[in-house]
Amino acid sequence: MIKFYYNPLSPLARRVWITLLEKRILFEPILMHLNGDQFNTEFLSINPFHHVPVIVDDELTLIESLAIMDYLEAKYPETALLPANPIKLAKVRMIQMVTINELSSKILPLITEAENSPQHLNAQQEIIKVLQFFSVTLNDKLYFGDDQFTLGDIVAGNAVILVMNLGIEIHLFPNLQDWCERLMSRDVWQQVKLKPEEYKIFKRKAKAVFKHRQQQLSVINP
Ligand SMILES: N[C@@H](CCC(=O)N[C@@H](CS)C(=O)NCC(=O)O)C(=O)O
Repeated sequence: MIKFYYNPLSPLARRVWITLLEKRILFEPILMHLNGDQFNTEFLSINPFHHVPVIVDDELTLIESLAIMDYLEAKYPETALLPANPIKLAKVRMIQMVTINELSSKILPLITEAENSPQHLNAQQEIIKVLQFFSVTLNDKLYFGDDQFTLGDIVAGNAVILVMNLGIEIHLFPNLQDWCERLMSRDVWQQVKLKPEEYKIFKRKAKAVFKHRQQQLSVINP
């Protein structure tokens, strides 16, 4: 059975978690407390970059959330989460990459920077720009694969729901708001939904990781 190393608060592990559940793949969850577990020798031999998610499927060890999702999609095609049509497939990939390159990197300042600081306000503006792009791309469709729920919806949905819970308003984009509600009404998304107190823990942990990184940088560049 597939071993899945994860933490339920990790946005990147959540993508894979949702994919496993949506595709009804049997797996053994291995909970990693990201306060040091990830640096133990056994885990470092699996992922030298000390990140979750990781899956181990017999001889195969895979890191990187998108690579894992592609593997699961190819190995378990029964519940298809990628469109076969080239245009639709490209759109789904585009949404995944825009989430990673334009949205994910703007999330940390929402947590680490003071609310009225230029860094926080700038991150908010950049995120609104991405939401606007998502809204236009989604148009009047149910999902980013038109009427098909896809890996693009998992990657983008997970990030959009996170920024909403970090104070970003999406009511300016009614079609995106409906899409979020559609995602949240799915059984799997209800199953993995975070409670308000878990968002608080997530913020605390993200701040601690940020501080730790800053300290490491100040040792390298005093
Ligand atoms: N590019 C990787 C990044 C994974 C990643 O950064 N995971 C974070 C949690 S969201 C982690 O494990 N952090 C712990 C650490 O870096 O020590 C992916 O998409 O899987």
